Parts: sequence; C-alpha cells; structure tokens
Amino acid sequence: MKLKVSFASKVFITGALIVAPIISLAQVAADTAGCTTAQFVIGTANNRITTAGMAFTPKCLRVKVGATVTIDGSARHPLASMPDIGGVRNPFATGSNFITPQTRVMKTRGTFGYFCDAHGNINGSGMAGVIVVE
Ligand SMILES: [Cu+2]
Repeated sequence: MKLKVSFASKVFITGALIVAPIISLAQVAADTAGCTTAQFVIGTANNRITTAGMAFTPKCLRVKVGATVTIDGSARHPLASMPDIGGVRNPFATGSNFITPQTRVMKTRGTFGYFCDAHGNINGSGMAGVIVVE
C-alpha cells in the first residue's frame, strides 16, 4: 500500500521545519535584535550603520575581527548598547546614549547589540541592531 501525503500536509510540514528554528532563535536571541542568519549583511573593513526612518541600516551586520564600525547616533536617535554577552565587552557600551556617530574597531569576537534609546528597546525590539564579530 502506498502512503499518500496531501500537498497541504507537505506545505505544512515544510513550513514547520522552516519556521520552528526561526522562532526558537528569536526567543533565545533578545540580544541579537531578532536577526536571523539570512538577514545578516557581510561587512567590509570599514562599515557605517545609518539611521533611516526608525531603523538602523544594516540592522544585522557581520564583520571580521579588526573591522571598523561606525553607528550613527544622534540627538534624534540616541545610541545605547545592549548588555555584554559571555563577558565580552560591548565596544559601544562606554557612556551609552551617544548623540554623535560612534566609531569602534571591533577587536574581539562576539555578538554586540545596540538600540535607539528613543525608538528601540534593550531587549532588541523596535529600533535596534546587532553586530556579530567573527
Ligand atoms: Cu531612533
């Protein structure tokens, strides 16, 4: 006897396989601003994260150790950092709520979250972003 699996079931099963890891990733990734693997932009040696409307662009950035990153903090979008992860110091942590663009050399591997103090949250919702240094 041949087992028949309907098209709808196949779509449901495939969808569940794709969606479930994304949901679990979002749940454990408060510090990563909800960035999924596919959303990450691969950076260069020098990177600039700008504010466009109520969002940082690119929101999800992946760079190599030694890359330079500038985030456009401003009076309209005060830049604040998320807590350190795994004891690795967030390069944007010192004196948070920057109202001028901040440039850092990313010297250590890690995941470094940041957010706009006016339109985002420390938990990564709203106007927030993350830099993964690898
Ligand atoms: Cu803002």
